Amino acid sequence: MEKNNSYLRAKERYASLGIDTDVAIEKIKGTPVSIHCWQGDDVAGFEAKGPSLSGGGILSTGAYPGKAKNISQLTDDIDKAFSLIPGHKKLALHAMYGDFKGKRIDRDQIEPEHFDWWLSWARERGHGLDFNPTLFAHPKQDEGYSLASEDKGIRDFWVEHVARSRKVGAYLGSKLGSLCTNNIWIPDGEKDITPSRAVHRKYLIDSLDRALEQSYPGSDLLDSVESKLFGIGYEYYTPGSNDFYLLYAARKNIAITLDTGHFHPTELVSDKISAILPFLPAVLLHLSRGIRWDSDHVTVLNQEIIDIMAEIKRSDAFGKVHVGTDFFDGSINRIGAWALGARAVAKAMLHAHLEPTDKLRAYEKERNFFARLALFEELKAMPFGDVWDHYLDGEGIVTDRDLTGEVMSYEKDVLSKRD
Ligand code: RNT
Ligand code: ZN
Repeated sequence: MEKNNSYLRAKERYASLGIDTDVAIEKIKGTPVSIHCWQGDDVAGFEAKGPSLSGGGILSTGAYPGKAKNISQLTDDIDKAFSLIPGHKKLALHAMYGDFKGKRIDRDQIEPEHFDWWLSWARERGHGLDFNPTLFAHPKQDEGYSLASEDKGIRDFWVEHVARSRKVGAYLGSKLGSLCTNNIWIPDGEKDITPSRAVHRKYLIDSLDRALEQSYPGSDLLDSVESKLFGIGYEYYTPGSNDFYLLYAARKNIAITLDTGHFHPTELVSDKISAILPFLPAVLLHLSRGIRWDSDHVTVLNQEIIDIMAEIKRSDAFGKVHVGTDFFDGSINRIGAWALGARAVAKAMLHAHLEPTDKLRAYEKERNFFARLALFEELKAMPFGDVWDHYLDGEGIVTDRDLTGEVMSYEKDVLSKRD
């Protein structure tokens, strides 16, 4: 009852600014968030691994006990995490998370059937699926290049992998009747000064062109390329920079993926959204939290996440921006990490829908910049938490004050029993 009262008071407060909190809640319910599968096992995957697999530009740190070691444990953990996250959810898969049943299926041999486990899982629960080819942690990437390699054999192998990944994605999208994105990220690059920037970029264009040759219905598959500034061991140069992929995506009319950890520390993804959207069919987001570098810390409700969602709302672009998460922290309870990060994204989205944008713009048109600034400040102390709690209550999802308890019971009942 008391909760209800605080919601009603919050509702009135927002109504006085012209915002209907119930409408805001309805809007967020309809916006899917794509949650990455790789938080659950520190980006390990289920391949029967050969002897020389390297990390290949990706590193998860921490050894918190209870990590998922197989597909059924990972599915249990995802189910638990999803039960703590409100709204419509998609699961972002990586090719290395196929149901390979212990067989050594190399990346150039993956087939749609390797993902049938996930298909029925998603179908039963009403979740969507997204896909990522896996171009790291593989001997054919050990020399630092995959699609951008000078070695034709290596390029051919990875072109085949990406082409097959697109086939898998299109299959998942068509079977589920809901769009599947295919996000291409390569770790390729150089540790130190190189005279070969142009050479590798030329090969990268050629490889991407070949991998993208086959066309699929746009309602099943959306291809995207993920840019990055640098990687571990690839500090000097990476061919898949943001300039490169922006222009490539524009030429091919595909999407770009903006990962919040992949830019210079003062560069803001929130500013990029309205700059890119007029020119590309879609933008994918990998919401992450880089601390000093692309450290993939768990997303929290920080200013950049709030600003990103506000920008999407102001552009009325939730239909064109595919919101997703990408973090991996192995030093804390992994299910808690998943839930906390995805809840922060949902919070930021709700925050955006509660912004009285029209009122802010009206002050601006009157050139009353003090009133505009004062309203931005007023918003910070609005009873946002009461609206958030009400949304969670309505969805039957625990509020923040009970989140830790829920995560700890799962740790006690399930994770602590794993060897
Ligand atoms: C790496 C990219 C990429 C990966 C996943 C696992 O820096 O962010 O998205 O995190 O593909
Ligand atoms: Zn990413």
